[in-house]
Amino acid sequence: MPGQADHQAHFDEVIARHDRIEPRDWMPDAYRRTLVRQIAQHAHSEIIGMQPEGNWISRAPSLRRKAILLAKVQDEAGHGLYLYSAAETLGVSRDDLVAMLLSGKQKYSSIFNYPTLSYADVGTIGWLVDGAAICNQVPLCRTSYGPYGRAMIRICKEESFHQRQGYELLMTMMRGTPEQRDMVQESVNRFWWPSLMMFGPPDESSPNTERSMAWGIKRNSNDDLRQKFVDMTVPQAQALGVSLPDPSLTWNADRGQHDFGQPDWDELFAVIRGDGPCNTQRLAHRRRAHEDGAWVREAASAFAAQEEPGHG
Ligand code: FAQ
Repeated sequence: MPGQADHQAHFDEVIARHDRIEPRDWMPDAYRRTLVRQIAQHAHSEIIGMQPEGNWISRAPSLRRKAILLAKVQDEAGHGLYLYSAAETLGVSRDDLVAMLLSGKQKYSSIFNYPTLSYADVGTIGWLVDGAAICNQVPLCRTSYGPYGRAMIRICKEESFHQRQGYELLMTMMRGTPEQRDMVQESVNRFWWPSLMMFGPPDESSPNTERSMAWGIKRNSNDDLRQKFVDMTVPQAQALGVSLPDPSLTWNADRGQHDFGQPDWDELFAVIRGDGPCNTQRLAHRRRAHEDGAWVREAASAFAAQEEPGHG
């Protein structure tokens, strides 16, 4: 019978060769806890993330825009479900995770605590928020935990569509009237800094990054991914004809990367603590939806429990 030291040595060896840990494998408790925390937070973000855009479904400006937006918001629900399933392989139940979201014990992404004030926000969320999500999630396809990495592969494919639809919507508006162009710029001004905050606090104030990178859960640090996002987004902003609201944003030829200003980190910590513009509203809406859906869960459980005639 292998002992604790053998298990640890095997785990370390799998991590060192960048291979996958699977649900049946031994893993350190702290690795399991970190994964549950990150995957649950990610799942909750997808579910809460349906609200800001869902707000505009009934007011989409055309049938085509409505069909695209409906498909996108439904995709977010699907992402939440793949991620809850991935978390369940670690021995936690979805009911418990949902309860922790609703009680505020587990977090979800700060970005979804900002309001959507115009239809341009649908485009900006697709372009910037899904753009940031892709930057953060493509490396997670190579995360060390198998079920999480496999869920990310499918999610990233769908996020690419989300990003493209947002960019295409903004491009259409930028070719429209001066009022439409102003709407896009105003929306980008509001979402730029919160999008940079999605990558988490700066590396020196990120308590989890070092450990999570050593375990291969995260493949890049928060600051590295933020930089990548800025470098990717600047030429897209130029193509769109919008300006990014950061006077320090300049190309640094020596580094081969852009220099840029720092977001207001106090704002990020306040939003994470629950003091963002829409935290109360988002959780209240989610609680209401959960209560309203109780009968569906009961009916589904009763259906699953009953023996199908002829198949007993
Ligand atoms: N918001 O030590 P770190 C989407 C927390 S994309 C809220 O750096 P870590 C798609 C952090 O959890 C959005 N909390 O932590 C979509 C930690 O909490 P603790 C979701 C944040 O984990 C698009 C503490 O602060 N994406 O949903 C944030 O190493 C459009 C210290 O931070 C993911 O979840 C924040 N921004 O790095 C849907 C991606 N940043 O320890 C709809 C997977 C940090 O107190 C529409 N997650 N915190 O529990 C990750 O990559 C990582 O968890 C980070 C944070 C990078 C978010």
